[in-house]
Amino acid sequence: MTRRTVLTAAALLLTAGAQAQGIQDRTLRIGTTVPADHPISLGAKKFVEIVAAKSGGKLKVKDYPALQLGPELQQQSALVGGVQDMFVPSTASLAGVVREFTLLDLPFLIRTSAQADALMDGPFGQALLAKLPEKGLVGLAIWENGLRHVTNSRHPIQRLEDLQGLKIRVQQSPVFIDVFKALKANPVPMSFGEVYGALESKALDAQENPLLVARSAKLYEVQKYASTTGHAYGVLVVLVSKKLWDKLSADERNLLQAAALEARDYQRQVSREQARKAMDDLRAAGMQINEVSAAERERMRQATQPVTDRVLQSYDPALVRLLRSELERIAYIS
Ligand code: EAX
Repeated sequence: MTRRTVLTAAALLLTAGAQAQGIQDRTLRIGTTVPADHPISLGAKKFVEIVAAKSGGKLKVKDYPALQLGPELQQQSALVGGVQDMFVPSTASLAGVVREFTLLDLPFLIRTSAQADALMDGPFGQALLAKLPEKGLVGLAIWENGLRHVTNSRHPIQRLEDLQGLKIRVQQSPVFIDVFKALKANPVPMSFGEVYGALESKALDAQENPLLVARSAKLYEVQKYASTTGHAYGVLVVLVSKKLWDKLSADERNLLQAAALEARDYQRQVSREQARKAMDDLRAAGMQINEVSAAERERMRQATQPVTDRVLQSYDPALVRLLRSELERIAYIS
């Protein structure tokens, strides 16, 4: 090996070494939409811990649960503008920035957490994440919210017809508005931060979310009934502002990416553990909970099929083909 080659190799090693120290002292802020005790916010708390550990305390992240940094659409805009570092919104509000995330909110798409993991962590979920950078966002991981059910203050939802005329809060997403119109309800799009007050004042009759969200946001204080419609499977995306991302070193990016995925596995586990007891917790808090029969869920699915058909026709056929093939692949995952 010539003297020149030795020197070059040494220089490369030194550079790599320096890069490995490429972690600067930074303090980042991450927002979540739900109270601190909800698995989404617990996932953010775990992310904070992992980043601190991996960076030797140089990278500090401060978490702000329960929309403390503002409503969903405002926090998303703040990331795009580079005035906020991180946020974990549901795909419903994110669809306002990257419309293709609507495809994950289609009704009755998936029913089990195993199917959700297979879809989100497979080529379709990755294809959606790849669409974020051009809109000023970077997606690090897809976290779990869970199967969405209807709660209301009027009556149990036993049959499709029981949804008729219900003034129901939905997420700020055209597909949720269209789905509940197809179910003959009266959907009102709204930030999650306004839901408790709207239900308490009876301005609204109902809302739809996983039971854990109802428990964490204390909706049992303003909702008498919960009914397992299971009409959608909610997921969220761990977002970083691309304006921040572009300033980070490769080591900082790799560290945040690894931490988001490690926190994802923790978050999903906690979410599923807690979801198993959410129904009992809500009953203990005074809610009346009924299981909607498979036959009535099928009637609801059929009633919303025209919405699904219309949505699928309005997206890139190649992406829709990928979704369809992925749904076939996961169909038999229980
Ligand atoms: O982001 O807005 C909603 O109903 C979401 O499911 C919830 O806040 C988690």
